[in-house]
Amino acid sequence: MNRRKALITGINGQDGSYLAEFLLAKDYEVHGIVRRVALEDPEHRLDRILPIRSKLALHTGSLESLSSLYRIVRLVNPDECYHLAAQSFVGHSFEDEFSTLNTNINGTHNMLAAIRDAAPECRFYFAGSSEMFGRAEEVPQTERTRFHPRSAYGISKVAGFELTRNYREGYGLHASSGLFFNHESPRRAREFVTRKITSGVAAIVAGKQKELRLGNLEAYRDWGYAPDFVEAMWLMVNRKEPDDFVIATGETHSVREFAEMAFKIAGLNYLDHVAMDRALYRPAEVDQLRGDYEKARRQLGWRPKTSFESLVQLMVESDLRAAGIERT
Ligand code: GDR
Repeated sequence: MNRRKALITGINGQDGSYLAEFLLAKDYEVHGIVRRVALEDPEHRLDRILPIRSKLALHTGSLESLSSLYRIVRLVNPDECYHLAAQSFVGHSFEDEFSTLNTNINGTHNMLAAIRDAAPECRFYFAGSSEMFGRAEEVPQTERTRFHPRSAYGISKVAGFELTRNYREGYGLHASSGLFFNHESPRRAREFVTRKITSGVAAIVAGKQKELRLGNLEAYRDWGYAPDFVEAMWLMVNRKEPDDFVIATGETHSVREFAEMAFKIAGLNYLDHVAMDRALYRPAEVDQLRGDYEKARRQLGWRPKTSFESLVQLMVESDLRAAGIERT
């Protein structure tokens, strides 16, 4: 039997790299779209997929160019497409609203249009976000909670979500969106708060840094473990009917709690090291997110496997190891 073919955008991101490993383990032929510059600098720009690179087929293209995406989709003729690529740092979307909106909205639109024209039987996954709920009017948030995004990033994800739904309803594409709440791992980029904290803890233990500057400590997030979450993408795509699902842990914790626990795991008191920096506050904040994953549990058989405590622990330990600190 022919191997199933999956095409991933954002394959070198946190989620893309875990998803590629997950699909390879299921014997998929895994293809990824990367920028040309990535092939010129693989040590940095393909760092998360270097260990599996020989098992992947990488294609150069740009989300901004429909013709490049069309060419790749026609060539690969994938059974499944996971569209994960985006400008994904909410903080940056305040500094550059225009490029966030352009990349994220047009990138999704171009991908959908390429699939529709070149491989209409291909199943499509869109990486939606809890940032679409923004200033949520109810807790916990479900698939029925009204969107109230608070950043250009959140707005771009609402637009991508609506485009995906419209391609499903208008053109009959098997297109689904995951409403993913925050999901972290040792592969998280250091600009996101969880990894900023755990890598900061390691730098402080290693004596390279004394202080960790953070913004709003009172923001609450529903933090899960990325490898648990990528499985939900696959379950959605392999469901008979396309649909949208909240993927979350159902628990919420503040940035302060995350920091307190991360420092404690390393034997430190966060109050001795964390400094609040007003400059790191966002112009519009999302105060509290907590997702209700009941629909995913019932219809996909999905549930999170990793607790908040285990997540913080595994991230701190990974950063301590990377800093050369062996613990007993
Ligand atoms: P978020 O992730 O915006 O939730 O989006 P991030 O880790 O950047 O922020 C979480 C919360 O922490 C507060 N915060 C800080 N954030 C950063 N980055 N740096 C700091 O120093 C800091 N101090 C406090 C923020 O204000 C915020 O409230 C993530 C991204 O992965 C999105 O792409 C994804 O869609 C959503 O999660 C679900």
